[in-house]
Amino acid sequence: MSKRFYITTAIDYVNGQPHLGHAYEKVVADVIARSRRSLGQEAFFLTGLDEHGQKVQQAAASEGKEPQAYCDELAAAWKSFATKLQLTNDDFVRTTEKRHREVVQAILAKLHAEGHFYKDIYEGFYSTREETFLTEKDRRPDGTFDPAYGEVIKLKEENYYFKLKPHQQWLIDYLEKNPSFVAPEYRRNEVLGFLKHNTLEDLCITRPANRLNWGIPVPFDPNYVTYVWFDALVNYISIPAALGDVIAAKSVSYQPSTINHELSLWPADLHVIGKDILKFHAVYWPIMLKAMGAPLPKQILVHGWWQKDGQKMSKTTGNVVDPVAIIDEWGLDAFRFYVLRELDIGPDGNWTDTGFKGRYSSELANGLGNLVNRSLSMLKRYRNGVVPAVSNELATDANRVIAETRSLLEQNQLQAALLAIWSLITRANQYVDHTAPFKLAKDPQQSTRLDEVLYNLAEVSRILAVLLWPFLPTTAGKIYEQLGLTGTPDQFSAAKWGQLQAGHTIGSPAPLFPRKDI
Ligand code: ME8
Repeated sequence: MSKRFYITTAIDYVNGQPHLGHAYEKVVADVIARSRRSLGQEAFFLTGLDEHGQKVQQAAASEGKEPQAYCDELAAAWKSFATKLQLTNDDFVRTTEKRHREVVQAILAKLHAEGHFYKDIYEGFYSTREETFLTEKDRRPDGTFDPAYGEVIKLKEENYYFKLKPHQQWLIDYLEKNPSFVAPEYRRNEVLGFLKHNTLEDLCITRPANRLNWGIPVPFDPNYVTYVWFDALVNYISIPAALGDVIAAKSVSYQPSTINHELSLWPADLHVIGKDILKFHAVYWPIMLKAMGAPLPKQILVHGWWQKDGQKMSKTTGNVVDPVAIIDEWGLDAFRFYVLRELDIGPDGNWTDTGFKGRYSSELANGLGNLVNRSLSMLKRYRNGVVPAVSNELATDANRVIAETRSLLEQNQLQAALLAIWSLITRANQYVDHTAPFKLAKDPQQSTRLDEVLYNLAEVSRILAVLLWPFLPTTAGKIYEQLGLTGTPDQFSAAKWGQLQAGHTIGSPAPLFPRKDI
């Protein structure tokens, strides 16, 4: 059975509001998953929710609800958010599910039995908001803790710890030998710098159940629940294991109800995450996997953070971008296009309403929309919608862009792929201006020339639908429909010049991106 391309996103905190950052990450992963499928690879895309922890317990209590009922309500809203973004995820994990819990417990039991944990007393500072222990190193120069930590209390507590130090040199060597393990490269260097200049503190993996009970019970000690990160990171392997993936199940010492030999997922090919959770994914997670004896994921792809108008997004200042409101007003594809075109995977980005509207009108309405609309409208008007004989005038340009897009998609270079695709749109719009089919149509002597021009424009439109499908699935589908083609443009192999048949009758042209007063 051949290995599937297995891609994951971070799992979002269930009690947060779905915002631009969450939407961006999920769309990035969705485009990569769709690209792989388009390129002929089987892909499995996992996203989901992180539902345990003190904050969830407290929020549920403040609403007078049981934590599970509280999570169930919020999970329904998050699932509809995924649908709104037209994510093609194959599964949706919730960390409160039995299938996940059982795997976390199996891993804990195995690592405990093999001597990876020890019990110790901690005395010091604790941030309730971040559910994390703080040390002197976390103090700012004026002696205070960052307000992001919320209330910081003094705490004395006995917990279980996971030994990280014995793995530090191994991880450094691994990162040195596998330069693509963390991308972009500057994020890998950040992790290496951290590992080379600090001694890893062992990781506290439990919380006493009398202080926090909204967590997965530790199988070898009923007085404890699992700390959220040890629980959350495991989602990437718990779902493959629960679905019967052989390597995942073996790695976590878990017996799924059935072994599914058709489903070859682990190791994951790509974990898509934001920069703030790099250390958890590039330090703790590989060490957890190594301790389990599991193969490591192939790559951790780290994206930057969005700001709005150059400022951190914050509900308190009202400085937020609500993806749902944008999608309701402008359409999903306009949203997907803006975030992918504006921000390469890596650096931080800045949302501005002016920038969004600018790209909508110049690149979508006047660029893509205008090209397809005028091409198909002229074919309808001058040739009754019947495709003329094949002509190859734009074939070289199209073939160059097809090859470039393929290679960029294989490297997850989404912004660069959009730039390549738009170079074909610009080329074809210039071609309309230069060949002036509306003038050719007035001269019966130019009938053959008009046929050539109309063929090239219709065929470019068809190829654009195929290239754009991973990014703008609705728009790509509309182009196909307007071309009178059945099926979905979801196979990259259809991006081959000359497949549009002479004599085929197209459907009805309609604007793809209605112009708005902006
Ligand atoms: O961290 N711009 O959940 P989360 C871009 N549950 N990305 C952003 C962002 C922004 N402004 N704000 C957040 C968690 N993100 C954990 C993850 S994974 C085993 C557990 C990204 O809801 C953030 O970087 O706070 C992360 O990748 C994702 O949204 C979920 O963040």
